[in-house]
Amino acid sequence: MKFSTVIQLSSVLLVAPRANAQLPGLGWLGCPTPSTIPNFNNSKLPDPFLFNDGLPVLTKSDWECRRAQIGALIQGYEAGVLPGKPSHVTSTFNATSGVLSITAFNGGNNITFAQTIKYPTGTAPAGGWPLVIGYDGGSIPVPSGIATLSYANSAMAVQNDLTSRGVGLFYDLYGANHTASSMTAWVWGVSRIIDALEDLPKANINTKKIAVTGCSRDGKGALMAGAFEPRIALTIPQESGSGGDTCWRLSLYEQSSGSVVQTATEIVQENVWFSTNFANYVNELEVLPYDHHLLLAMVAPRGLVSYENTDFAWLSPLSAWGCVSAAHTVYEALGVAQNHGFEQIGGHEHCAWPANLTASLNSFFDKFLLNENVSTDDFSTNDVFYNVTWNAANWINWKTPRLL
Ligand code: MCU
Repeated sequence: MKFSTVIQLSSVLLVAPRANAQLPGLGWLGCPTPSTIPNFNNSKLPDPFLFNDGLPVLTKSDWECRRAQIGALIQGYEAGVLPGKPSHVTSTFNATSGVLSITAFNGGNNITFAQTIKYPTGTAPAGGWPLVIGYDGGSIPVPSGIATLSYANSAMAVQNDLTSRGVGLFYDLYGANHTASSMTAWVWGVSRIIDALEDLPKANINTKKIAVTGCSRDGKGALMAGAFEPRIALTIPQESGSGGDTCWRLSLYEQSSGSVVQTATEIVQENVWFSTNFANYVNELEVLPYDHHLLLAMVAPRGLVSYENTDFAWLSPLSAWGCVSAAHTVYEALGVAQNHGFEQIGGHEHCAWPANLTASLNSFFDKFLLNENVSTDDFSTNDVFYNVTWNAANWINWKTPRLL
């Protein structure tokens, strides 16, 4: 069979061809997505452009396979299993109140969750209104012309402290012992909201123009949603700190250099944002075949802009800068560097939006939700790293390819 036929077959099967498909006989391996890689050991940030087996990622369709591998690994080590769409779900939309109600069934269990969509005034654009889904409401200014939905993620999976493990609607449906972390349960809920919006044209939302945002713990969650739900066009984590747009390895380095930052070891004792399994790895980060630069990279090539706050060492500003810089190489490799933005400044309270970043934020809304052809060349930090030194070459030891 000719190579071109293999590619066509792969496409039909929705399995991305891998780089090694070009070697005789190996194309039939498809895209294996194990949840762990035994004996992995790397104290630096793992190379985004190597498959699990060490072969190089050469093309954009290779990246789709690599992305699938990363998603499986993140679930395997720290997120738990993200279930797909249940076979039985119903949804309704009330055009007068804007209430979108979803009922999902699993075995003998069912849950109902409802959220209200607030619409702009005036006539919707062709295809429906763009929408921002705000975790626990979100805390960024949303421009006019965009609908908003406040997502009660903390009811989907409770996040008070360690006693919240297995508590919330998601666990009422799937059982309190389900491996999904709270953040993974929240992603599931976002996906069901988008399913419902796709099924209900009278809700008049353009499901190709959806952004997701949240701050702090909810910023970590918003990033997870953008990473795992490819229908999200724009992901806006705000001050997500450790466990969000920062890398575990870099936060540990930052702490060992004398800064008071949140590390993986601390976070698993604080709350249920990660799976119980993750506690097995937090003291040997080098065995993780990923770090959060790859979680960020899962959003590529879609829009992603994260904002951090250098006034709080706990958020680990060096780790954020290093991690987003490493993720940026994937956007560069895909030829869409401008789709990935980052800004990190101080001078405001945690989760209080600084007005001097509104122009940056609006440019991303304009480009990804409002169909405007604007520049989103926005990637910088104010360099307040609490006397810890960032040396990219110490952590990023790959060359960025140009994926074909
Ligand atoms: C930055 O997000 C968290 C942080 O990880 C926690 O350690 C801290 O307790 O709470 C932050 C938060 O969610 O603040 C609202």
